[in-house]
Amino acid sequence: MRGLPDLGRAVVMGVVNVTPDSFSDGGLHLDPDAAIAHAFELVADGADIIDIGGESTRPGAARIAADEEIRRIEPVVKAVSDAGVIVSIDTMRHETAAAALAAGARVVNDVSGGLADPGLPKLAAEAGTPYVVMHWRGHSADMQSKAVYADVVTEVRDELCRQVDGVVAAGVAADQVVIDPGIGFAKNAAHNWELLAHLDVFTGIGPVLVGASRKSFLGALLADDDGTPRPAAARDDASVAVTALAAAAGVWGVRVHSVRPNADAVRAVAAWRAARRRDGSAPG
Ligand code: PMM
Repeated sequence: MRGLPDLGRAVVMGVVNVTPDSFSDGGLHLDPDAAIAHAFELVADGADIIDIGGESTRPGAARIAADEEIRRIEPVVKAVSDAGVIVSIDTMRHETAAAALAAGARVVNDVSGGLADPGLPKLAAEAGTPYVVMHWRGHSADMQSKAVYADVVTEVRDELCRQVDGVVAAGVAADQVVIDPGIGFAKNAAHNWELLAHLDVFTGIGPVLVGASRKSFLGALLADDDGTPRPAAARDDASVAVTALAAAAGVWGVRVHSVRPNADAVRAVAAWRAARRRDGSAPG
């Protein structure tokens, strides 16, 4: 991928949501100084890329105006980029991505995978940045009603390939595309596990990013006996387990909230994969 270092292991993307309402860290980093300080903590913990977003995409979330989104992310993108850190901008809007790229962001992370705003792939094509294309069936307000599949892996693969075709037709270089199965986006817990169990289907297509960290399927997995879901901040150990499984499946990167343990996990998996390659016991 042009513009990104080749690390010989899965890339760790640390999440900074400059929002009042994200499920995992909403409200914690709405103040720009708090968001910037948090980003530098994640870098010190081993993040390779900082993913900055100003609009929550949690199930049921309403959209915010572009100028509000830009107001939230711009100072954070600028301060973190100015320090030499690779920043990705998590947005579905070309206006916001343009402001972020002008402020120094070097990667576009579009959870709609080119479907929400046709101007966004065009902008990424002109800028030549890597472009994360996530599987998407519609905006957050009603996306869970679209979590209906006969064969989730095949349908997500085919729909994602069509999304990639769309962004490539808009001018994005095929070798700058990262695909993402979109864990939790128009998917229930069983769908998410099915996708995670078949990551090879996606790694066979191109570089893959997985964002499973702290998502509600982990809260459901770890629920109390009375069915109360485990709260988001207490899902990190399970998130690290998913990171290790994804890294072992050969993904390009993981998008996580708690960076240190996930950064350790991808390093452990890289050493394990290298040993398997050396002794010829299995393909890397
Ligand atoms: N998930 C969220 C936001 N952005 N981007 C990508 N590429 N993949 C994801 O799975 C993804 C994303 C929602 O999680 P958050 O509220 O913790 O940011």
